Amino acid sequence: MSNRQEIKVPDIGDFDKVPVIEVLVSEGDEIEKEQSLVTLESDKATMEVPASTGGKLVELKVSEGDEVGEGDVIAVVEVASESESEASDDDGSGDEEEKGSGASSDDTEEADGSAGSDNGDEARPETRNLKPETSSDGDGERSASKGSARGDELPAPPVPFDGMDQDPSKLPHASPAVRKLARELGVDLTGVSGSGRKGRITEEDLKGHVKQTMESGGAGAAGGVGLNIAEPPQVDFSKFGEIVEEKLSRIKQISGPNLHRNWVSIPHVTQFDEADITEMEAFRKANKKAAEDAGTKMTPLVFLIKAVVAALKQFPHFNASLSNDGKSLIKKKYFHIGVAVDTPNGLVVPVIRDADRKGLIELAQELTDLSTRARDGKLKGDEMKGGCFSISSLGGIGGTAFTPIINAPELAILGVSRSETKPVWDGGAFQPRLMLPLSLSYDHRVIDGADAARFTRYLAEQLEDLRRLLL
Ligand code: CAO
Repeated sequence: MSNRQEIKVPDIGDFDKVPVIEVLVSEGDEIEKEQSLVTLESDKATMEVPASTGGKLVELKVSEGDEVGEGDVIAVVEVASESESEASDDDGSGDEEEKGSGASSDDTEEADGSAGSDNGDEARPETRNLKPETSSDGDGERSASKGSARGDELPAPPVPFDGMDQDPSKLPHASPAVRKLARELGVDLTGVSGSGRKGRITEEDLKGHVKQTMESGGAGAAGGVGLNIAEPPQVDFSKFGEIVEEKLSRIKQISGPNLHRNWVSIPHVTQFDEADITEMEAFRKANKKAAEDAGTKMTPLVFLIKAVVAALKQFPHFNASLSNDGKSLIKKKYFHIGVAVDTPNGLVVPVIRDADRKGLIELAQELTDLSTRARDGKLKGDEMKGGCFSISSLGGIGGTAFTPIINAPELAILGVSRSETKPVWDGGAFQPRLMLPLSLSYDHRVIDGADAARFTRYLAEQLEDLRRLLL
């Protein structure tokens, strides 16, 4: 038995219609679930639309240059058997579910929903030829699917339109064709000067930039030094024993390059501190029932969100981003806090908006809602955008400290590890105190070490005496 399924354009954010700039498949192709079908581009960014089901592509409804909007049919796929069709419906990526899953709406973003957000369209994720992970009877493949079995059943969380949150006035002007060429050449258009009308970057500008870069030794910018990193070793691991190859999840394929970029392009330093949360824990436990009555659970994380907001108010240059030219600081008057959530498909960072205006119970409810939907792949692209500062809490799992990677274009991220009762000297005797390890990674281009130490200490003081949070 075979049946036909339509693959439609998912949620594309604020845009009514966007052009198709690339068609990546042809009629008659056998396509895999999650394989990219077309690339869409707004004047701000690009995204690839993946297939919500695998099968034979019997009808391609769009071609390059067509304008499409949410819900428009891209292709019709003949699904080989009923069981496959059911599987595809079950995973929530059918037509109805597509709005909140698959490639809807970087970067992290801005694919900033997935770790290591992305504001530049040149860092567009490559999601082509993605194969769904499968399990089989073979021993090797069984072991490959270990730990990811649940992820296979869930729809992938949305992948936002890269760069959607960028200030449009700061984005380089270029036609879709020039943007496409820039992507193929791996050129960041923000570094190219445009000679066209109103500074528009022409194909000649782009080629001139590449030529100049090559002549200056591939340094990227005149006078720069480049990273000049050696190629990773190409190893045939099967020579040493049995292996199984497993595709990375779509979130990991997207967040990986962004994390890598953030790691190599931002000078990270991590400041460690500890907060004495003995009193805070007593308060939290005393109010456990109030939270339960409100249908939620109050973990230490909600107190951390409050304390972070207080620290951002006290140190406003932490609640900021560098301008594109790196010469000024864009300070934010809002307090949107990203929270890293571990999902079966990888890390995503939903954002709690206006955390300064919310109480502990409300924050707890929102955190539970966002993390549940993140794990079910039901977050909307917009819910992973606009963060000012992120918190990555591994406290529920364990560990004493770690060095989180900054979620660009934010300037700092707080890592939280597991609290532990320790003997603390009070000047006369050792007292058992519950200590919470804090790890603040910050962008040293903007934040000095002394400020980072002050910020982390201030944060700890808020947690140590909750009355301060009321001020
Ligand atoms: N110390 C001790 N216990 C802690 C703790 C801490 N710092 N933080 C949480 N806990 C406890 C909670 O109180 C809860 O205990 P009970 O079940 O007894 O109430 C338990 O640990 C589990 O908490 P949780 O993880 O379910 O809830 P949370 O609010 O702390 O975190 C969320 C929510 C979504 C952030 C978390 O589940 C998660 O996904 N964390 C992973 C983030 C991650 O992967 N970061 C790495 C990114 S790489 O930079």
